[in-house]
Amino acid sequence: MSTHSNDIRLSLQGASSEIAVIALNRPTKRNALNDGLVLGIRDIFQNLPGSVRAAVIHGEGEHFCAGLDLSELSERDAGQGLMHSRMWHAALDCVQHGPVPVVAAMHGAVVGGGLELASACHIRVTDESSFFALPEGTRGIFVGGGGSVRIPRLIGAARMTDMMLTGRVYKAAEAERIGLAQYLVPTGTALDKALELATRIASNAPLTNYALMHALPRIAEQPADQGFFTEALMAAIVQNAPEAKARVRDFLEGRAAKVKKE
Ligand code: 1HE
Repeated sequence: MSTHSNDIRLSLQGASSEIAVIALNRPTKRNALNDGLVLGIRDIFQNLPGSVRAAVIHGEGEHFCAGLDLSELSERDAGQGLMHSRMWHAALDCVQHGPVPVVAAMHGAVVGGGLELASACHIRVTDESSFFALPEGTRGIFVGGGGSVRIPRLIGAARMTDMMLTGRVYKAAEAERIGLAQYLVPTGTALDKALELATRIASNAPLTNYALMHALPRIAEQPADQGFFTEALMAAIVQNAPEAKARVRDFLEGRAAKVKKE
């Protein structure tokens, strides 16, 4: 697939090419996100092949992502800065509200716009080498890739404010404890874990996955009464799919796996 950048790579895995693996591939610059890369992310998520049921995003080299490419910053005036931030919003919206769930596999630096990218994903896996920071505060800038909307929903506004005011860096274990990641795995295994999770996600009914990605965050923003109503609509639509009926029948007739304690 052609994108705006050679610094991002899409490959397909799985027996039916059901897993999209997206690699940030600019390791010499620590996968810093220049405009081409941001547009490349948008292009890939807007044009995922129809076979894809789940996606994984990771970074080549020693780090997940060093955030915004700071070398492009000085050339923008206020109006261009506004448009630039809106471009990030549009690209990361394609990640969050695309067709399939996305798992971020993180290692090394997950900073600034890198954390904003990870926050747009649906599941975050970190290995023990990761460190998380929002250096925007100390660089005299502000988040612009949706971080002020998404990150407080993960860790609370107080923690994000602290990260930005003081430059606080969270190590991987702390990051998992406060909610920046849902899985903590040994160094070097984040991609394997993310692929394992993506494989599991890909085996769900696609409509259920879509409902989870698109309805859950919206219901969280609705007053309770509207949330209950949206939930009922979503439940009715999803359970009406032939695939849902077949899966329930499989369980009732002893063909489907039980929930296990492990
Ligand atoms: C970069 C960038 C970058 C590295 N933009 N070029 N983000 C930051 O403030 C983080 C800035 N980066 C760092 O703190 C460090 O580079 C890392 C901790 C991520 C990695 O350290 P290290 O020792 O492995 O690498 P390095 O030697 O610092 O960097 C290697 C090269 O990548 C070097 O270039 P070179 O030509 O001298 O080899 C660095 O200049 C370059 N590089 N990070 C440009 N970010 C939508 S708004 C979002 C706002 C933000 O994201 S602000 C936070 C930006």
